[in-house]
Amino acid sequence: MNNKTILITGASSGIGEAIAKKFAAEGNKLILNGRNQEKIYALKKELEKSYNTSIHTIIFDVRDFDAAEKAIKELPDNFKDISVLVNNAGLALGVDKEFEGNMSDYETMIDTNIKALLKMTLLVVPGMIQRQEGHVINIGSIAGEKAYPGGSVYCATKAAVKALSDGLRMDLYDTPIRVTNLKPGLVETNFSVIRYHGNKQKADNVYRDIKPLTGKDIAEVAYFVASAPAHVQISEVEILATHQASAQMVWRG
Ligand code: 8X3
Repeated sequence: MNNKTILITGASSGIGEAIAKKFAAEGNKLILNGRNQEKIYALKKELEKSYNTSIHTIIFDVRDFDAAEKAIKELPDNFKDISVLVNNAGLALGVDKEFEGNMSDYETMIDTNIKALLKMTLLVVPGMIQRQEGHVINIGSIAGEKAYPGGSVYCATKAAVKALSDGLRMDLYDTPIRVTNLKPGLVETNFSVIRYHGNKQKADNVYRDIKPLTGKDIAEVAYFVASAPAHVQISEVEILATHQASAQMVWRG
């Protein structure tokens, strides 16, 4: 696919950045969202230099619904027809027991991973219905399949992403619009550094003695599902490192 408009939330790093690169490399236009203006501007510059793409940036925290509304309302005419919405912005905070963690971490995860994804869906999907064209790709997780110790709230948010993806697919089944839930396992990005509140050593330990997935691996799958023929809806894809069998089963040799 090329010459389509792709909106990616949380595009300044990790899986979001890799998805931006892949879709730009294939000749699509991008709307890049992120909080970090410097990183988003640098990515725009790099991609516009390397590929046949043009990029519009929308800088805001996805939890700021007013900013999201304003950004979508004010899209330049040549970026208004969004063909693919990639709801990627999301995070895990902490590995505490459910009864010992802190409410502010819980709220940040719920607001980002669930409420902001819903807000973007509300803002973008009606335009897709009007044009009878579009694809929503939600970045879920293997964590949404089954809870694991120390991850209950994160797992709950990703279970919600699964439910929201399934429900949206049902609500759109009489339209050509497709919905995909991508569910990665271990992907080496800044995910674990954020989860461990900046403790690099603990973060590195998550990917110790295993070759984890990269953002690029997930981007290849995102591009594959988006470019499948129009009658093919890939509803879910779970992507694991070869030596990972479940969220908790990781073979480290
Ligand atoms: C991230 C995957 O296994 O750390 O969504 O929960 S895991």
